[in-house]
Amino acid sequence: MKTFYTADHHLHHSGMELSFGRIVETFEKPERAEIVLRRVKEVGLGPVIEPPAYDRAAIERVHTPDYLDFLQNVFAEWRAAGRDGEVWPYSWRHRSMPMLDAPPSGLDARLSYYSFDMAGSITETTWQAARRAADTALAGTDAVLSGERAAFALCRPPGHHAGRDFFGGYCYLNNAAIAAQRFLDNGHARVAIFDVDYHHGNGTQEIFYDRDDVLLASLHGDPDFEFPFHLGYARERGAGRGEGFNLNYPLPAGTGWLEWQAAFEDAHARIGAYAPTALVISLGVDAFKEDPISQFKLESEHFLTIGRRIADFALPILFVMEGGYAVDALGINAVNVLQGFEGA
Ligand code: 6XA
Ligand code: ZN
Repeated sequence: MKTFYTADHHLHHSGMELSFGRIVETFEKPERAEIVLRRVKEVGLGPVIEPPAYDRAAIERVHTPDYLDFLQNVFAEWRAAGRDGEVWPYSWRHRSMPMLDAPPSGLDARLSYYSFDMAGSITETTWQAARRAADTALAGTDAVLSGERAAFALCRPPGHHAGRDFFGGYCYLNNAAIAAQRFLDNGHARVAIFDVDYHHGNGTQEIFYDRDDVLLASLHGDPDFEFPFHLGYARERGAGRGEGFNLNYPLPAGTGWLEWQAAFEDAHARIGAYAPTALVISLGVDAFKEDPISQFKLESEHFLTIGRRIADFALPILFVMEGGYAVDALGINAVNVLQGFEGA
């Protein structure tokens, strides 16, 4: 299987984050992609390919132009306002405050408008790194469109929390959504996104919620206790034409393989019943038992099984890297899914 990767991911690195009351080194650090890349090479998964640069048009199929302008320009604006350090949002709208339907003019108010948390900052080169992650997903999609059975987009920063016009949860551009849209724009009629990351892909859900040409199935920590909170409940099934095409599997803290697998198998069957013509896997491996910010109990061998079962979909498939922070095992876990897939 071809892996799409660029060292340009180093252009994004938020130095720190606030985690459970402590300022710590961010979990979403450049080392993550390097560890996965090293494992890809170690097992001889296949060639590693640098993605070309794509036009903004491919990204505008998913994200709004005003949001993209904001992401591109906010760092310069921050500096122009006399601020040093990285761009961090300051506060968010509470339910007692009116919902704005247009971006406000002030810098901090606009940062609030275009984000939902402060998991990650915007640095001088975050925009470039996020664009290159989207390029990585697009190049992987194009490889599959040209006949590869499957490809791996080793994207960083990740994407599934980013919505049409917001960032959060370490995500700026929704790589998996951009890939799904590209399949649709190139002759595919129905695309499924299977999100096996430990966290709910709230951005992906927002993007496709009212559409029936993309089915989203997501297994994740129950939003009652887990980030991103508030979204990801089973009752959220899509709206309008999209009704029934959004499938959430919220699971309790401490979920182990058997319970996770039962939800996975249910989602697997529903994806099969949808009869997609292409499949995008939001490949987070933070359901791993030793993940420092997660509370599921999957073991490394289970990621092999996941890959084997994904291979049972007789479909063109793009794997898109999302989360996973147990750096010692991150390469093994992510590549286990791909090896399970290849060996099946
Ligand atoms: C913020 C936690 C962000 C989780 C990001 C993630 N403190 N999403 O892995 O899939
Ligand atoms: Zn995650």
